Amino acid sequence: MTATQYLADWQPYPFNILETRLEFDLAPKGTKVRSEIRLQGDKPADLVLDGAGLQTLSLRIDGVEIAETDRIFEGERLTIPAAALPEGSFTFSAEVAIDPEANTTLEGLYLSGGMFCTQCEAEGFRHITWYPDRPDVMAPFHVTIRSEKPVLLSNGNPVRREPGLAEWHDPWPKPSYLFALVAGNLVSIDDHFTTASGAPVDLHVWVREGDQDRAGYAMEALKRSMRWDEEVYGREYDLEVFNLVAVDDFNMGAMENKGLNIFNSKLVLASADTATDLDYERIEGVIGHEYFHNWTGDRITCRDWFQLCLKEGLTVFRDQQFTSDMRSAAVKRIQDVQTLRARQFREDQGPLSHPPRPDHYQEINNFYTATVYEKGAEVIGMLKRLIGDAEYYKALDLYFTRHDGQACTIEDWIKVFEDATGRDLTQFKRWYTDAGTPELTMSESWNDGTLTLTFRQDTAPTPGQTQKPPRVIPVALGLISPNGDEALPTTVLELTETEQNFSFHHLGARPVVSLLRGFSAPVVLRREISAEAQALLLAHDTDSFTRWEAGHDLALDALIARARGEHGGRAYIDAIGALLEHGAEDPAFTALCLALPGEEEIATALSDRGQIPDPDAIHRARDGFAAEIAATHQDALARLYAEMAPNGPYQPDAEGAARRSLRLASLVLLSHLDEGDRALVLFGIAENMTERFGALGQLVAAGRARESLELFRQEFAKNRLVMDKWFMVQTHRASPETAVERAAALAARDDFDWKNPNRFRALLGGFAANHAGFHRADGAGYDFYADWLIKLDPLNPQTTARMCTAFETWRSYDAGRQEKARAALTRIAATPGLSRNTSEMVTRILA
Ligand code: 0A1
Ligand code: ZN
Repeated sequence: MTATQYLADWQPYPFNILETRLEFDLAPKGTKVRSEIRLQGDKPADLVLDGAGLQTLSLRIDGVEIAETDRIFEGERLTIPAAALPEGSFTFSAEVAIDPEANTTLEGLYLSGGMFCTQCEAEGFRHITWYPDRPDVMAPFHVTIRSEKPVLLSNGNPVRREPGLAEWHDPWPKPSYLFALVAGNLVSIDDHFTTASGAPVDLHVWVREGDQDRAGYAMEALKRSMRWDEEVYGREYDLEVFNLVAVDDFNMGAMENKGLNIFNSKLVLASADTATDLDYERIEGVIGHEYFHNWTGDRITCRDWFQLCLKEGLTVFRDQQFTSDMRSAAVKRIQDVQTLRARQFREDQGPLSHPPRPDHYQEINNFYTATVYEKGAEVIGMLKRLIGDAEYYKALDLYFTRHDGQACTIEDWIKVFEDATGRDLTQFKRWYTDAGTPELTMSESWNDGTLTLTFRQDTAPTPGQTQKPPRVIPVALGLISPNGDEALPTTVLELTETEQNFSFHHLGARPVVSLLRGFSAPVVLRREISAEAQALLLAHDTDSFTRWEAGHDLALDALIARARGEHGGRAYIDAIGALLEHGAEDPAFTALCLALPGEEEIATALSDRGQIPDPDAIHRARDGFAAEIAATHQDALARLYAEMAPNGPYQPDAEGAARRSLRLASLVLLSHLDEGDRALVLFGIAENMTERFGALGQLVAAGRARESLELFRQEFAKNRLVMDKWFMVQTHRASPETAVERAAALAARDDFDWKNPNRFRALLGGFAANHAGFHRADGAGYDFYADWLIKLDPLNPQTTARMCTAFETWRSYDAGRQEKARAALTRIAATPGLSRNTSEMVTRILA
């Protein structure tokens, strides 16, 4: 077991790197990497370098081979004692051999479908050569690639191209994790961009031959991102060329390597008949995300990996703003809150809870989490809300000028805001250092035209943190009068104490509080509110988030009651009836209100209320409620379903997507009545993947998909990304009783290429999202899932470790299920040779 790394142990690297020169002779089995690093130190220090799995052929200082006695190898570390180094500046050079073909981990240099590519974040560069593989060591890179592959790419600008050779120079100092190389048989679609200052940039999106016609949307999204960052943040692109490459084998979504972004192909390739609206939206968002990293990540990077949220939280926040501007801000906010609750709240309430800036870890790859990313973004949203837009952009300008070219910390970031605004942000910083989701309880008292609100904040202890002092919480609220008028427009209260009162005077009639507008802080709300008050908010609130939330809470209350065997739901059914009458006026919003909370969310809500969730009862309750809603509103739903039929050729824009989302939301409910009749028709006539795949999901859930699945498979057998959907929909939507068997049968197929992370995630991730199927009472779901994690771990520890999170809620279930989950986790933990990644995850989950 590797030692834990601590934030408190960080020490500056004792050398500057003036330049890094790399030469690659690419070959699938024996790639040679020659490196030359020019270093400069102020005072004598040992030279410490990182390296893993390298065959070291030569190590020199200023051209002279280093004596055996001066090479101290220790784990993944090489130390050359200060006494063996010249004073001032010197050149360290190395020659190593590596084996990309045998590299199944997808970090370092590896092969994907015959193409060489790299993934160096977080600590992949050490698998390429000896180097100070830490983010605070930055250098300009000069890269030479020798290979017969027709396309040879690296970071920066091209400086030389001849047959079999390419040379690249990246003038912007960068850490090793942003290095990238691609060599393959690729084709590009090409375009141009002129920056606001008039600098021309060549744009290329590189894909496999045959995929060009699905790369156009990615290119357009890239251009929109570039323009947006200029207009909103004043940030221009800074190289002559921007390359974006799609690869099939990738552990994550995409990677922001300087000037050479590498993407999981599912986040690049799209056409109307192969990609859904959600795919398009994700492509646009992730292209934006990686592009925005050019300033928030690349030009200004992190001092150490504990500061990961400095670049990720900020870049997620920026991509969320971008999507809001490109599409609907109201819809985007609701979706982001849904994701935050489903992923980050879940993480924060379980054994893996950690602060956005952790202070220790064993394996950094296990900290690319919802807390670092999504909560990191929420924290910035709160900061912006507290100081206002103008001050926010002023602070960002200061951040870019003050820290350009540096590797920074959260302290640097906070200091920028303190200096720009004159505020003391000491208490605000707790959002970065303290784990856990605060619970915010609000109670009301009404007295003769004065409404007094009492707020209380409590945060439960999290692993390793027992004390939870109060935080600054911006609470945006408004007041809605009984007649539906707004008695108080959005006002932001600043909570700083454990308990605080606020009064509102001179009110005519007792209003309903529209609380936490825009979800102004990532907290769990506790308040007493009647169904009538919720219905009033759903009908009249001026803030679309709280308006949606009111309907959502009505539905959740109904589902909780029903899962406990009680009656409930009239209030939601009635309120929805009123909404449906004008449903077509705001189709995306109506669709969001029609989507019932998921089974996992119902389970969490039950645990929150001190009850043990029963996955089967939850599944039945949700089905039954959907059927009742559909029966009551059959006509309105059928009308909307018809009205939202395509009214022109498919366009992947927000308006078209909104119509389709309402059409499918209506279909989902109606399918509980017609047993999939409409879905079957739609599957046959749909001309876009959104409707087609939406229909297929309903057919699988209704147990009527056999023929449709076969048609779908025949049509798309050669399209990997669409086949991923085919695997996913079957494990995700299968009935709970048959899900394990269905998943096992799919996993036995020849086309279940389990070494490909997208395919693995499609089948196993789809299965884990089948709440009642995964949590089957006899433990068969846990066993099946654990078997596959054990099988994948030796090949791909990163993906295995991430997928362990399916078990993070195991303690919320009954004793029988807990025992079975524990047994499965213990079996994983006991696997001989288990990776550091997976071992850390299962240990934390079991703790
Ligand atoms: N920085 C990337 C995420 C990323 C992290 C690790 C990776 O490989 C292990 C790959 C990508 C982003 O935020 O998009
Ligand atoms: Zn990122």
